[in-house]
Amino acid sequence: MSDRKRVCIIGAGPCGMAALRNFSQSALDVRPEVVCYEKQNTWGGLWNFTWLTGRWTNGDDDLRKYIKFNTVVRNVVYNDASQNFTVVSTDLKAGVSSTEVFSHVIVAVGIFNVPNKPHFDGIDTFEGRIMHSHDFRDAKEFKGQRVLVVGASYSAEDLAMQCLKFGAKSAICTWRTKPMGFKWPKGIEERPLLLRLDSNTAYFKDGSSAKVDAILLCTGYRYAFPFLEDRLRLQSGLTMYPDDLYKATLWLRSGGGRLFYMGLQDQYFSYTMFETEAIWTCRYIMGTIPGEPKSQAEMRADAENWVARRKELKGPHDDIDFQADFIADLSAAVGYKPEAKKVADMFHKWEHDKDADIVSYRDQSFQSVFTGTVAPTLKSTWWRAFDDSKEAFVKNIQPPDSKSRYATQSCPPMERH
Ligand code: NA7
Repeated sequence: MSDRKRVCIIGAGPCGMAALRNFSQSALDVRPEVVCYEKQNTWGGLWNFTWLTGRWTNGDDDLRKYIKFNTVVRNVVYNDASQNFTVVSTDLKAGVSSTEVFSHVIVAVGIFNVPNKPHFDGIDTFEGRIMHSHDFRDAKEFKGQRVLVVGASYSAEDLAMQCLKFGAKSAICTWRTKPMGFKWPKGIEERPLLLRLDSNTAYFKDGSSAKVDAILLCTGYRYAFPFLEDRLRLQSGLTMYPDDLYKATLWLRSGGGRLFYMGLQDQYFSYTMFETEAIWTCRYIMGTIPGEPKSQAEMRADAENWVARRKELKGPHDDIDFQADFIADLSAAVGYKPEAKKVADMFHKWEHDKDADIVSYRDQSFQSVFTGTVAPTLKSTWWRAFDDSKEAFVKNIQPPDSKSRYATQSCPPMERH
């Protein structure tokens, strides 16, 4: 292997693409050779489902040459003696496996790939449909049904509301740790944890029961890195700052300070955080961050400070400030200005909007802290808009000079359709 650094990026989702773009734009004398493996036939990962990402993917077209599409990484091993990684991959179309050696590895496979599907007694003989939120596409499928939503986080709220909007008869959301506690429209209620099912009757921890037609498991995801040897594999579950990672990216337990994870944290900022992590990771690998690399002890102390602070977080508002501070810390080290604190104010407002009115919070308009552009309001509120297509969205945009509907319709109707 030559002295030139050789970086393996696993995954061409938003994190992997951000890393690729940063490498490709860096100075030639520090730019490493980069190979990105992507098991799908296109980039974007989970995010390519949406028409909203179209412009981003077009903009990165010249990055194709770095990506091996339809190629799955099977095995990554760190070689202590030579301080490099052996990566085995399979070209799924050709059915051919190959082995390559890299100086650094960036794991950017995303965290929403493997659904967490808890077992409940009687679920195997439940007569209705059981679906994880990962596979949810069209709420119309649940029209007229009594839906049981398991979970009390973002997906649970979203799917319960979507189902009701599109005509579900009712939705019961069942919680394990604490209820969501929103002021739900008629038709949605929360109950303590589901204990068991008997045919289509659900039994809950408070002794109540209800007949249900479908179950939506909004129970989150599991980290999965089956291709990494054990000592390289992250141990913690989904959290705002996983254990054993310097700057939430550099793996401290093994891998000689050359293994990086991206986009692992529970997210508020998503793209902003991915971009910040990409800049930091690329520059760290290229050796262009002042004051880096630090000693193992310094890196561990830094990581442990973040983990200690994570343990004190009490809810979404704390989480938002924590993530803003994390991004501010990382971006300051590389001179990037993602305006994390100003963006955090928007997230706080978003959470307050949600608490104030679960039906209308999606209708609020926000102003970009970068361009000053104010997002257009829509003629129909979310509760009244039944077509999610791009065309319908564009038609629904309120002309800029018309009076905002909020002047006349401060609170959307809460009744069922
Ligand atoms: P999240 O945010 O990981 O939430 C998962 C929810 O599922 C949460 O309320 C969990 O309850 C609940 N859960 C998990 N396992 C069980 C079992 N066994 N029984 C009952 N309830 C359970 O996933 P989402 O899909 O909502 O959100 C995904 C991402 O979107 C999120 O990470 C953000 O980045 C935005 P718990 O509170 O643990 O008791």
